[in-house]
Amino acid sequence: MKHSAAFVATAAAVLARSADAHYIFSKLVLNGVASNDWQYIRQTTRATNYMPTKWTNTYDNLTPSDTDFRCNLGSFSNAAKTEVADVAAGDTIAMKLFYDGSIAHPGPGQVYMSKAPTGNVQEYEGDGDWFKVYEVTLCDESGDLTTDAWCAYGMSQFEFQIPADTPAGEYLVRAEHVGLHGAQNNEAEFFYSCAQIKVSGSGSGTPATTYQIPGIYEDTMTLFNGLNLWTDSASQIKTDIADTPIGDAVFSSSSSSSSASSSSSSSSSSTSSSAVASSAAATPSAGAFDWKSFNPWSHYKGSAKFRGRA
Ligand SMILES: [Cu+2]
Repeated sequence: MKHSAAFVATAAAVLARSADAHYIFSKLVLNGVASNDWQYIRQTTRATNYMPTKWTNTYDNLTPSDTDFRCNLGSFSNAAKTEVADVAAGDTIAMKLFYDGSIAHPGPGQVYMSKAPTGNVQEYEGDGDWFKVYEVTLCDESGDLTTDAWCAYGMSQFEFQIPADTPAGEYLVRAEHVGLHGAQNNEAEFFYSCAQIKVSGSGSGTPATTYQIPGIYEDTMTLFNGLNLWTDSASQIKTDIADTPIGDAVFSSSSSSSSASSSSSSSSSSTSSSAVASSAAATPSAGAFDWKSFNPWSHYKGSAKFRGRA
């Protein structure tokens, strides 16, 4: 009995730490001002909304292979009551975490967009094409690969530009962070949700690469299932990233179909330079890091016992 009581106490402590270390995007930041939670972002119906989606040891039986991997569990049922934000193509906006939390897991962050085919995003399930507009991966390859080697580590929001070439219309905007600390056990953790926006302007670009969700990620990809942050090198991790859509260039004004029509060699070099530029611009500065809300006792770090655990 004593052993079992001790186990329960330990499990409770681990759960408390898990909750502290987890996060979900709930606010849209327009002109530097954060909205209310779930004002423009579809709220998930899961009780513990900050818990990750995984392929194994799941919460609510949701995996990245399910249709609700688009905008999180049950969120389409809240689409009609979620507002649509007016944004001009070329504007910089952000998606911010619930409770002013910050990202306490190592891994990449990205933002995808998908145009509502009927012109009404409140009735769009996200079953069309998605394209990527933001990507941050490794910012400091000589840093700690289990923490701050990753650009997104410590961020409280993803700030990104709606590409100037984006055609006018209503869109879903899906921000996502992936914690890779459990990838050695097929337990990569996905944190994501979708904002609803209406883009104005005269953009006429066409993204070169589009994706379907689900389908964009598979658990046969080493990045999510097999990679080990404690033993793999930065170059191995970069190879694993390149083997997924996370390694693809983002759609931006300089990588649109119009500029890509010049020559394939110049378009590929401009694409890679813009990808590098966006990574560098997104590197968190020391001043931007919120040490007050930073929780050093995230569940996977601080004790070898928690390594690789969800
Ligand atoms: Cu976690």
